[in-house]
Amino acid sequence: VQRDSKYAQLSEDHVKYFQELLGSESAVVDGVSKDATEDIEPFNSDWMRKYRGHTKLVLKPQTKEEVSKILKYCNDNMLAVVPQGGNTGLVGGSVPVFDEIVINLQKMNKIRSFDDVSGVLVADAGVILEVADNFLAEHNAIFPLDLGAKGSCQIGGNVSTNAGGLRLLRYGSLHGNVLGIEAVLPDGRIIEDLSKLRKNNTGYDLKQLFIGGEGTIGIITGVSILCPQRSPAVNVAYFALESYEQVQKAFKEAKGQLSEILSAFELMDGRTQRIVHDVTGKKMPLDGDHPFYVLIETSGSNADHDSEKLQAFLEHVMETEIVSDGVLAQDQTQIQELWSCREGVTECLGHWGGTYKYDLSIPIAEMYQVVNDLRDRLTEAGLLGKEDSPVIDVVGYGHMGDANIHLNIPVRGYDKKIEKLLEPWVFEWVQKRNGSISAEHGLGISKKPFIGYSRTETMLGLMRQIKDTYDPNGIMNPYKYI
Ligand code: FAD
Ligand code: 2HG
Ligand code: ZN
Repeated sequence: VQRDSKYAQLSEDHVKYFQELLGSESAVVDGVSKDATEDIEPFNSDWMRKYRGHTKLVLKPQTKEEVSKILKYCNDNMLAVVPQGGNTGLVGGSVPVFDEIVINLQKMNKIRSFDDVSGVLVADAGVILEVADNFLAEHNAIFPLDLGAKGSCQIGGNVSTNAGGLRLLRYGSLHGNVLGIEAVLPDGRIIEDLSKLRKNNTGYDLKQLFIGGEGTIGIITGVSILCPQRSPAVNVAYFALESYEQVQKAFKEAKGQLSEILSAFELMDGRTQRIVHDVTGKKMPLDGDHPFYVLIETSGSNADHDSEKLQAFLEHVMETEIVSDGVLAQDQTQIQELWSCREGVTECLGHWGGTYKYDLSIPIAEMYQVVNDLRDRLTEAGLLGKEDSPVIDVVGYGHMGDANIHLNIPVRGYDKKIEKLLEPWVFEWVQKRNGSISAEHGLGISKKPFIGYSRTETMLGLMRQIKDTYDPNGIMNPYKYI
């Protein structure tokens, strides 16, 4: 990709405008007029350290009016921008490709209101997910989304990527839970739609385009979202299973027997868990090496009733040998320990230098086969299986309940030779099974060339028309998927 010359280069005059608008604390400059007051590097590189841009300016607005003035000025002056939340995205969407201005939402971090009857939370886009959830906990409610990056990701970023996470099985997708948004368009107009209504059938549901829009049509500044009651009784169990067949049986049993209290069913293959063990040095919950592990969480309103159900389920899956070993958390600390075996995976996989990540939706029966097929492919290519191989492993884990597997390939360093063996092979594999090349992380820059594996030409044409309607100058997050 080449820098598009239609975009202006940042000048001292531009910088002066932003510093007068926001104050120099909130307009961090490097390499234009004077030395930065803050290190600008973290805003330029992504969580995986795979993508790196060269912005010279980071803006941190505090109000929607400031966002509106920034975008209008950028639009009038053909300055390209990248909206940025917690910068935990996994597809390179949140960092500049060249010198785009970063608009980071971290200073828009207020919770605006919460109604404990309806469960509707209204908050600034820059509120950190964990902060929102801790606030809700005080009101007996829960954020309908949870994920490993909760300590840094922002709810505006979650909505912009339509993040799925660990409890989608129970609470559903943000397309259903987000009731309204407040967003600023590139020309400075503000969409004021912080609706608290569950039902509103007055024409097109425009907010849906921002959910998963990845910062390509505007900047979300506020969100209203439906939050369920927090369950007083939470239980977590962790099992070992000897085959993917058994995993599928366990899933079916869990849905049948735990039905309304089931709140997570997460799959990790044995290699994933071995890596967590090797990297953290922590003792694993179960002895021995097993090909598959599953973490089940239940959340309900009656502890006795839930324990009874879970106990009966455990007995059944052990007796019928669906599960070969298992452990049930006895207290809050153990619940957290079991969850860390799942939530810590992404970080552990990055230990050797890099991870190629494929976030796939595949019909459940065939979901794990992609891992085996790719292992064979890389072994044949001589890249896997020796002490000093450039590829550490090929692993699969993810949200079994949502038919979403994370195919990850930890490597000693990003290398075009390895990448060529993975892409487009993985996408072709998925297309043949009518899957999706992105179940939850989005397309960003990493999946941009491959969107056609999951969307038709007609749909792509409509997407381009939508983009042109919202962002006719193309200043919003350029070079990314659209
Ligand atoms: P960023 O990374 O800053 O941005 C992501 C995208 O949204 C970019 O394209 C950016 O331009 C845009 N954007 C950000 N804020 C705004 C805004 N206010 N308005 C418009 N556009 C905006 N994802 C899942 O779906 N499920 C998981 O279980 C999951 N687990 C993760 C675990 C770890 C350890 C990590 C590192 C990531 C994980 N992710 C997961 C990836 C996930 O996409 C992000 O963690 C999160 O949703 C992104 O939020 P963020 O604030 O960091 O956004
Ligand atoms: C998860 O489910 C996240 O843990 C991250 O979506 C997956 O790192 C990944 O590929
Ligand atoms: Zn995930």
